[in-house]
Amino acid sequence: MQKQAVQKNERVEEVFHLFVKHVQNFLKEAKLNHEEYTNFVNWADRLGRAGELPLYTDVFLESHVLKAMYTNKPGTQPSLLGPYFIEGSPLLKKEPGKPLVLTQRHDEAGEVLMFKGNVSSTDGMPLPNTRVEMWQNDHSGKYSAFDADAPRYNLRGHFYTDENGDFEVKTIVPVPYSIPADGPTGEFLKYMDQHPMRPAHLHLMFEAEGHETLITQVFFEGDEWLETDVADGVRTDLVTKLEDKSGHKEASLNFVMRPQ
Ligand code: MBD
Ligand code: FE
Repeated sequence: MQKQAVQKNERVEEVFHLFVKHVQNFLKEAKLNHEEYTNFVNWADRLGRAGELPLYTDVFLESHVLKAMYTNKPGTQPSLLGPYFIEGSPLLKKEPGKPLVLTQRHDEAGEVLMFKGNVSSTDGMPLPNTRVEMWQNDHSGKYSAFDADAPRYNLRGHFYTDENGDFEVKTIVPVPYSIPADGPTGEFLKYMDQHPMRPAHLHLMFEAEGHETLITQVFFEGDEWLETDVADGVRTDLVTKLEDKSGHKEASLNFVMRPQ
């Protein structure tokens, strides 16, 4: 084996020391006994083996990371990236006279949703040519690439805002979603007497020159899970109306990005 110069990473050291300090305080306060400790180790092992570590951490920890990032800052509030983002979604093509259509099966089930918005900077200027990535679940509550039935990029895609920072995309209305509840994450939820539901949501990621990437979600007024989202992803700015049009639904939200 080749010898490598080990470089000390000060940030890793800082974070690790903080982590140990707080875990020690936690153990002291919780007075964990050895059986409880062993139960925890076994549960954490099952969590990892079931591939649920990203799920568990996104549901129970990511929200706190975000709050530390945006509290008291201007612009649209970020929300969870979640465990179901994948790279490489298709570019949605603009055909003259037709709306952009989020990648979908020819017989995609669900109500048609026209979703539109505007992207601007905190100074009020619109942000044309902003890359918008969008992904969501289907009418049965499943995310493609994590569900054997759907093509890999089903209900995933990206596109760019127009010269006024506007966009409009045709998709289907997402549905409330139960996180997997039959594995170690579900075991934890049962102990906590917490339901596994998330309100219906669209996932969006915005990338514009000179601006912080905005990763967020959009929710709909009246959803029964808004107040008790298991992943604590709902933010006041992010809830919009699902309006009834003849034959389809319409929703819109404007997004404000922070300069870097
Ligand atoms: C989801 O769909 C999601 O968005 C998050 C954050 C966690 C679990 C499932
Ligand atoms: Fe999601």
